[in-house]
Amino acid sequence: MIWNETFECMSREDMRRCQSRRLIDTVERVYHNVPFYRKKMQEMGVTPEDIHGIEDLPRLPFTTKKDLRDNYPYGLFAVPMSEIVRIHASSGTTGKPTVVGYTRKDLATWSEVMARTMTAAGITRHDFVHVAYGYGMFTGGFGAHGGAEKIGASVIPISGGNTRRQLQIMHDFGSTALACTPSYALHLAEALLESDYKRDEFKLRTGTFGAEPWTENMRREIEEKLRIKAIDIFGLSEIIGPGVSSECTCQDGLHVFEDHFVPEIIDPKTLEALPEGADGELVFTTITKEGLPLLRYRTYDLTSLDYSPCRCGRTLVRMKKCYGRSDDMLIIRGVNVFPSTVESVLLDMKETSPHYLLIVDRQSALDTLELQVEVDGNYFTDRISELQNLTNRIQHTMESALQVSLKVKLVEPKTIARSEGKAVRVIDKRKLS
Ligand code: DLL
Repeated sequence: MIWNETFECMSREDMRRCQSRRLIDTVERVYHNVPFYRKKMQEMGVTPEDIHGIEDLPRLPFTTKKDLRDNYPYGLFAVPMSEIVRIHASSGTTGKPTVVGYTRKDLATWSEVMARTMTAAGITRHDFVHVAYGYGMFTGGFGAHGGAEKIGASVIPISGGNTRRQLQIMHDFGSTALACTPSYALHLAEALLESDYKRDEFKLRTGTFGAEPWTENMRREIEEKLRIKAIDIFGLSEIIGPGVSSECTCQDGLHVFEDHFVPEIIDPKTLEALPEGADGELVFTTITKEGLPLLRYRTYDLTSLDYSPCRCGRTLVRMKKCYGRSDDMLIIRGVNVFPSTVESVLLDMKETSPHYLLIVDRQSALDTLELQVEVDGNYFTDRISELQNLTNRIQHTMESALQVSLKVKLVEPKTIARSEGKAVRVIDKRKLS
């Protein structure tokens, strides 16, 4: 089943024409409504009249998370705040969140692309969609909710956490489709196998999983343990949330909803656009967004694009499963974590030195994060109560800056290995390949 055949099965030529029209309109709007873009374009000597279609994309400026931070919170919004009906946020690079805003039309677009995602995953109005992505500032819960509701499925908005209750509701309410991060799906699978429930008492048959990288091996494990089909869905808050691209049941690449978000692949070092099929960093230009339209937004996600038609009948370009990032962002239990945030918090505390190590691991399918940090030489004490107080204080400050729980371990001055080249700040023990 295809939710919107007109756009999902459009000829490549018509798609280019549609994208070009919408791009010209977007450039016009951001040039006149967002001082940041006007200034950037003026510096590059480009005016809206120079943009005739998507072949002119390389003439436009890039946008990064840092630009959003520098214009925190609403500086890149292209409409008056009275037009904004929803605000979400994701992690920024130094503690301040990245803020995104939606107009009523943007929310309708979001439900539309998530309805396409749900349909591509084989979900229909007869399904019970168990939304275990977090609801709140994170876009996962509300995004999946909007799409499932639009296709007429019965939505169970359980949100994340409380695994025993998840199993109980899934069992008693007859959930047929699960929406959560792949690591949580695996955790639920393991909890189910350890529980008194029997798999046959559940009606679960499919799932839409994303918000973090996961491998084919992990897909196989989820599919075997939960006995469902596991569909990869991709998105980022800045572009809309989930609903930027999604696999269909062929599970052979993620269809990008390119009538709304135009993808490019660039070389992250030279920033040059790369030819079709090349591996590189994914960049998106939004062409229908009103609240926060973005030109050439750098995702830092690494992948490649395939323009050949899919067996499912969709003609939308497909992106490969993301295989990594070109920056140092970590995703811990679905939450984006930047080592630079840890560093800036430590730099604000006089009792610690900015020498630290983040150790990421996975226990019973759930990510764990440990921060080892050196106590400053001048502060070092062997009074256990003082050290315990300091540990608690660091943990509290870190958890509120990172929005993820972690364990803090203080270590003696000069015990964390110094590196001669690039400092090694992160040890990721999770097996992602
Ligand atoms: O994670 C939106 C989302 C929610 C997508 C639910 C899918 C399902 P952010 O919190 O802004 O938004 O994080 C965006 O997460 O740049 C990728 O690095 C990573 N990511 C998201 N989906 C996938 C995926 C949401 N399927 C960042 N595979 C992105 C790999 C993913 N990485």
